[in-house]
Amino acid sequence: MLDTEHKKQVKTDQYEAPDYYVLDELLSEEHLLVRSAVRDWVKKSVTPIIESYSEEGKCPLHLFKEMAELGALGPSLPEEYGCGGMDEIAYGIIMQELERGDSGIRSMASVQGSLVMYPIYRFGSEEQKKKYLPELAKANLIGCFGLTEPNSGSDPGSMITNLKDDGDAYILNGAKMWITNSPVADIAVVWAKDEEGIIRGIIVEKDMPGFSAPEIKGKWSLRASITGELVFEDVRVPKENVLPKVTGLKGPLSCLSKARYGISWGAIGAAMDCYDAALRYSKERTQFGKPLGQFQLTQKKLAEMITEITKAQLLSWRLGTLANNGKATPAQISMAKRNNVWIALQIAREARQIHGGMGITNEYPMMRHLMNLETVLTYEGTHDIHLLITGMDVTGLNAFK
Ligand code: TGC
Ligand code: FAD
Repeated sequence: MLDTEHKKQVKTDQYEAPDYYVLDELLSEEHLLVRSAVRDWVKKSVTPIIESYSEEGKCPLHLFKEMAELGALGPSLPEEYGCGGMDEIAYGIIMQELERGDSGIRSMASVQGSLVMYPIYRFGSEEQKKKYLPELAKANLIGCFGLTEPNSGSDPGSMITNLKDDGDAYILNGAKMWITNSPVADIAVVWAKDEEGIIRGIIVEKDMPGFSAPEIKGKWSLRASITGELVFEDVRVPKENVLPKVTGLKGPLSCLSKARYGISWGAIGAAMDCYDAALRYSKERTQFGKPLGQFQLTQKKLAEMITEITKAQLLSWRLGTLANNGKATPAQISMAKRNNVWIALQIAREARQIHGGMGITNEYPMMRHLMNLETVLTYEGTHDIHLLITGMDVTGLNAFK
């Protein structure tokens, strides 16, 4: 993945992205090389096309294959299954760089890697791992993750999608809603209740009769990502497609922990892109005979942005070191996801303000990030749900029961 060209570049690149506390010193050479490779790819393959894809509400599906070549699909899963074999910080850095491009592009990779490949790796049989993981890593197969239902969002335990025993197969009925990549997916990792009410994960393939995945249109957010439903009408799924090593809500929630961690890094990428744009513009644009950046109110905005980015970077880096040692708790992950998405949203808004009227156009990235981040604030657990997870962790009292 990292050729000598990139190795040379990492020494000479003058990164635009802020690194106020010299956090690069905490990163290994591999981390820096990975970052350089993904950053260059985003500049070459995402930035030039993203505004028009977003405007048209189209997903740049050709990028799946390119991300696979970069090693961005399942980067921290083992090499023996065709995955990257990297550590959790490298995975986070990849998400950061993808989301500097666009939250929708990061979504394509996080769903494939953390919500489809990870559950198959962690809870699947050896046959399932060998069958699916190498193909998903190469983007020969696209996957999606079905947890949310029309009447079951923040409270996934209330799902009604169900499995009925039918000899060597289960009959699957129900519907999932708001599913990233579903209309283009070859397989769906679906969470459903069996006849005893126990939640199980099952791999549904797109050609199975009774299964459809219509697209959800009309989104003002994450427009370059494709979202849909999953509809199951008496779908006969062989029992060998059940993920054998997990039952209960902790199955899907463990996958969410993996993805939420990645989002904590991803949001920093979106914030960096907005900050970079605002800093540049504040030096170029003159009003009252001075660059905007010379006004105290502009400096306040920029100073607060870089402070929040730096705090978010420290949070995710530390979380990554804990995750590398298997010590990151779900509640710690919730704190980082919630904080970093929130600050990214505030930074996008302030950066938009610094650009004045120009800030609402597609000449600059802030409005697109701002709209995207409204989704990121909501999916993978809403802002308030993560607050309640932290509240529960510190008080020992459960607001959900
Ligand atoms: P609760 O009783 O607390 O927990 C049930 C079981 O799960 C365990 N657990 C976790 N395990 C691993 N990781 C986590 N993060 C976990 N959180 C909880 C827990 O220990 C328990 O285990 P056990 O052994 O005792 O059974 O469950 P609850 O029903 O009270 O719900 C708690 C709540 C509200 C925090 C949870 O359900 C929640 O997180 N809700 C938010 C739902 C959500 O995040 N949905 C996301 C859907 S996927 C998505 O948005 C993908 S977008 C991707 C993209 O495009 O990038
Ligand atoms: P609700 O749960 O109805 O919440 C509505 C509001 O009520 C929120 O503000 C919430 O914080 C608040 N609320 C709920 N419960 C409480 C409480 N106990 N206390 C205080 N406030 C509360 N899901 C998947 O399974 N797979 C995917 O790939 C996927 N991709 C998505 C892509 C997009 C573009 C979007 C928008 C969503 C996606 N989702 C996906 C679904 C996402 O995870 C849910 O939208 C999210 O979990 C919130 O559920 P909900 O929309 O039903 O909102």
